[in-house]
Amino acid sequence: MTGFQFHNEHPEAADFYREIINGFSRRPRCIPPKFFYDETGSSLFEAICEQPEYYPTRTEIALLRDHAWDIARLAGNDSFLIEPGSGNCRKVRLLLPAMKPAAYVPMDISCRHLREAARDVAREFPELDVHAVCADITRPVSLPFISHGARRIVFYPGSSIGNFEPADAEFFLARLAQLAGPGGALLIGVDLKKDPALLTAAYNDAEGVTAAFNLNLLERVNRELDGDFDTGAFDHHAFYNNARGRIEMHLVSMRRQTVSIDGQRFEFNKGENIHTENSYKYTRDDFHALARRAGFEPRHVWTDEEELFSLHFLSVETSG
Ligand code: AVJ
Repeated sequence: MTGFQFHNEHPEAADFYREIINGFSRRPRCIPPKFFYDETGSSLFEAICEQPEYYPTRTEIALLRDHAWDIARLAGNDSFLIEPGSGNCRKVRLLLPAMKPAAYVPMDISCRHLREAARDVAREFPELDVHAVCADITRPVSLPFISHGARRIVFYPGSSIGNFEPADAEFFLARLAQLAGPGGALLIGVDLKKDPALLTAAYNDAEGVTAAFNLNLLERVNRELDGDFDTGAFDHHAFYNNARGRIEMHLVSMRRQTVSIDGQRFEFNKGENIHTENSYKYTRDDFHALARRAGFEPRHVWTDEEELFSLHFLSVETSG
């Protein structure tokens, strides 16, 4: 193992209690999707990615595998490959042999998982320098170990951009443009609009893994915030909202019930929903328009034959 370095920016942990109480004071009630990913939720998410109905992960992996050398040709060698929200660092492994970056820079808010995942990459690619940065990727971050003028490629796979409201997605993309800097680029995975039946199936797998993933939010409230949700009395509901171009996930109260969270009581009517996630879908042109507004110039798009998923290579617009 050559260079493995860990940089801790000491990101502030999200305040689960405060965000639940805030979200429950609105109508419809909501829970931000970032809270899906505790230990249990992260394993459930990995299981979702293996479901036959959930096409995004395997389609994106096939695109990365099939086009790694084309991607590397656009990205160039010896750049700094930055991955905000790197998670288990699984997909980047498909790029590293072709891209041969000067260094890989995984960034994540979960320091413990980041350290393990990044160290594994460093072990697997002994020639590679790895600088892991524990930070909140929605905040500006300085990366002083990147030499001035070095080319930066930002890698943001998984269509996580779909969780943002379009206006927020533009803001976040502008932040990624800032992270890539002049002369830099972004490689991003974006789920495509398609037959609503395929979309709906992807979020309603037959094994019920997505339902368990959704309901885990309530179990998490029970475990961590002394809640008493009867998780059997809430239903997973996921559907495609055509007008807004997004999958919506909700938890629906199957009866009138009262839930207490750390001693505070919340009434739920029969049929009342808690909104837990939006997952926006984009056509190639929708996404190009959004990326241009954020300061990018589209360079290339790869899609699978059925046009289920897209992988965009965009360079930072340097005019002006
Ligand atoms: C991680 C946000 C891309 O929207 O498809 C999967 C999360 N939710 N199944 C998605 C998710 C339910 C996933 N993203």
